[in-house]
Amino acid sequence: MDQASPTHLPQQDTVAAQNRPLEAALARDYEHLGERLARDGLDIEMVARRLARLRLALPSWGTGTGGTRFARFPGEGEPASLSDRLEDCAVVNALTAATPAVSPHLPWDETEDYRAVREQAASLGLGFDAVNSNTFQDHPDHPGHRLSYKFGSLSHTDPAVREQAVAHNVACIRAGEQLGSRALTIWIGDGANFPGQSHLGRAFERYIDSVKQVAVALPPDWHIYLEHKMYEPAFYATVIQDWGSSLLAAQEVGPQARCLVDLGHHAPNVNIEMIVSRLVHAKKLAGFHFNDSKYGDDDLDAGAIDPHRLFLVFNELVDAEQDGRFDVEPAYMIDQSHNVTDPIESLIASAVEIQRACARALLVDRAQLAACQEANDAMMANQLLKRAFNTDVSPLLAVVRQRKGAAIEPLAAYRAIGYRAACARRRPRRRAGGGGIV
Ligand code: PSV
Ligand code: MN
Repeated sequence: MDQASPTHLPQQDTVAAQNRPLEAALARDYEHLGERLARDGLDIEMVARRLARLRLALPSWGTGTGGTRFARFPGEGEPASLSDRLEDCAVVNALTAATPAVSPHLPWDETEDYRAVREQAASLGLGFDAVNSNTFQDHPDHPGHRLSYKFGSLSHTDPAVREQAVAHNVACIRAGEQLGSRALTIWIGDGANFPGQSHLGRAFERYIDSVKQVAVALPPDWHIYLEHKMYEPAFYATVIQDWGSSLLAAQEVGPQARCLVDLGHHAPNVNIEMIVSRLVHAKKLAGFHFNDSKYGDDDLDAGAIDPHRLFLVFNELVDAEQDGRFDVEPAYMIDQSHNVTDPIESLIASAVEIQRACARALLVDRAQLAACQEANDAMMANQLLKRAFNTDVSPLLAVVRQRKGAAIEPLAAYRAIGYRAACARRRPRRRAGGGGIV
């Protein structure tokens, strides 16, 4: 952590003290894993170096307790401001050394002085990833959002609403420029609840036209990430409901537009790793919103339900990277709603699970896999993936953290430090209430 960090944040000597009793056992476990990987022709140090480069962005909105449309049950010491949210993100990064960026959401994170926010973030060791725009709800007290988004935003039938939504997205780009961000993520809730309610073709064309107007405002080194989602809040038809719509739109908008894959935004059983492979092929993969789900857009912690699916996604990513098929490196962000856990704990656990999936994917013997695929040896091809997935890479993850001055056991360290209790003393208690972000 930077010297300027507030004293209630975990300091390096505190983390080092937490690590000390665990170091000897970790060294033995790491050596043992290294021997096991060497037998498979893998150099553990090379894997560790690649893993150390994995950089995840935290959702500013994920630091508070989320909610469903039924209720929200806030915890103690919740962040009350952007400054608090940045501090919480800094705690996750101090303990995991994997999350040095924050993805802000406007106008939720709107502020008068973005330069000051950028400075505070930098003093906490954080930068900014994609800025998210929000035209999926009304902001009645905001002068930039006088018109309602009840019937849509970028695809609205009324040109005045579309204009307002475009202006908001441009304002997000301008804010992002000051924060040092290089991308705008657009997710809209536009769609229809009834057959016949909206002209499916014209709504899509209006959306593309609006995004083209936003794209005009992009600095040359920026991207727009178009995020699709199958349903919710629209339950019959959503304008950008799938990767096909997203890809068509990105292709029409132009080279700066790409497709963002939120793992929770597909029909159950959809083969997401296949979507990843297709977007890589089209050179249109923007990146990810990581989370996990069982039924829909559940926004549960990454890897909590189906770590194997997360591994298969990373299997495609590692394959594409090793094959030199990325023209632009994908952006890795977390997008979750923490309803029953301490959000910081969920973010820590998720960051570790994403790293775990990446580490396992790095262990796949790609030459042997290619040979099995060429020979149509389905059984051995699958066994190769299983061998990587079944490897306990925990010591590898812990050593990567330890070498960066982070925690060997980040969740245990977080609890021992008592950060949340300190927040509860400093921050006002939030009222419980109905409906939150879903
Ligand atoms: C929509 O469900 C979404 O995944 C989008 O990324 C939003 O910006 C985010 O969740 C927060 O509501
Ligand atoms: Mn998302």
